[in-house]
Amino acid sequence: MKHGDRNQSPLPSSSSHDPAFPEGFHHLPGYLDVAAQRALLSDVSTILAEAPLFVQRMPRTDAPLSVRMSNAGEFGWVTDRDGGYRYQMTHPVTGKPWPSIPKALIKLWSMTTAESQPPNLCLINYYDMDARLGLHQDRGESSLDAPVVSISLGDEATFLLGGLTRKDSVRRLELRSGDVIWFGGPSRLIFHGVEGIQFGSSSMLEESGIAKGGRINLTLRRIDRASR
Ligand code: MD3
Ligand code: FE
Repeated sequence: MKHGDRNQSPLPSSSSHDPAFPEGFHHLPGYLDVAAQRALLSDVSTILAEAPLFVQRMPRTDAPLSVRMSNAGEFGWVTDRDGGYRYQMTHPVTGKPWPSIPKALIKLWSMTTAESQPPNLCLINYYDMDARLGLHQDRGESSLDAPVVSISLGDEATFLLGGLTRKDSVRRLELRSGDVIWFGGPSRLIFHGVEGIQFGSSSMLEESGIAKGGRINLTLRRIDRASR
């Protein structure tokens, strides 16, 4: 049985925080069962029909990111050569506002973080066979005190968890379909990335009609205003 397909049981609460993790960083393996994953992927499929995945580009160098992205919510995260990293309210290709964040995700956010204010940005990352995300910090200055919640769907990924400086040692963490990561406070500025995925390890994406395989990662955030 492939990873995303396994029958996931509820977790003991002790697994919600590994003492070896940075303060404020929580990994909830198998938080979503297969039915919840399917329902979320159906929502994602609807969003992507309205706001298709697009290629983001690095500021100045114009180098494409291998992870294709889209967004839902009041704001979206975008980057291109001339505009740099920013939050904006419209899709850079279609010019339309982003679709709204699915109710199930708003609920998941409040259940995991107990945060009273709902998320207003959901970044959708799609990893194909070759996609990676280099070690980076998330510097959305306007949201540093709000938590971030991440949901993994589809193929398994090797996540890189570093420290507060680029030189700190990096540990690897396998993220599987249905896993949730959430963190806040001191762990918000930790270097992290995705080394790669185990293409074909889950059948969830193919089943949902989104892609032949690969991985979707959703990150929920709350930001205060557009741009930087
Ligand atoms: C830990 N995405 O979109 S999500 C990103 O799997 C991003 O697609 C990765 O990094 C992905 O910026 C990782 C989990 C995550 C997100 C932000 C973090 C972990 C984090 C910020 C600080 C520490
Ligand atoms: Fe990140």
